[in-house]
Amino acid sequence: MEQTYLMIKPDGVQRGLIGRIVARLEDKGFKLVAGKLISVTEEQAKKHYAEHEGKDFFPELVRFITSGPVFAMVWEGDDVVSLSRIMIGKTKVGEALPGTIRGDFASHTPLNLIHGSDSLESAKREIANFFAPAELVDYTKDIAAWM
Ligand code: RTP
Ligand code: MG
Repeated sequence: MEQTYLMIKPDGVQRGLIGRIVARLEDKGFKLVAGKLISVTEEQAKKHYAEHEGKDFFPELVRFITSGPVFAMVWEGDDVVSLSRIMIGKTKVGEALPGTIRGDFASHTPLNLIHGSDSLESAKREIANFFAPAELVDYTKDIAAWM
């Protein structure tokens, strides 16, 4: 089953949006397999944003993502990489459509609340950057078995 790395950024945590963002992903039917509130280290931040190294906004990107706690998650589901990106919406708030997380909650670029891996390869690299393999929980949703 496909997995992706989603991260509620410092602005999302500070605005108290963890619960509502997680609820949307649960409502969609994706499965949470790992989640933790962490401070991103400088090293993790530089690795995470390696594709943007050299761009003028890179230092600010690293400074912001390390500025306060983030909520790091791994989600599982069919096509979860692309479907979660659709739910997240476009990078710039002016282009993020209503109904998307950024479209509904973000009002100031580049404070766009949440990160989502842009490919399966990125997802693998990003999950490894933030989680040890043992932190990913293997389980089935089977509450009926207890009833
Ligand atoms: P993300 O990686 O955070 O999920 O966002 P994304 O794929 O939609 O956007 P990406 O191009 O990967 O850019 C990563 C983050 O960098 C900030 N950014 N600032 N000042 C700028 O021109 C600029 N461009 C990008 C945004 O916070 C974006 O989410
Ligand atoms: Mg990106």
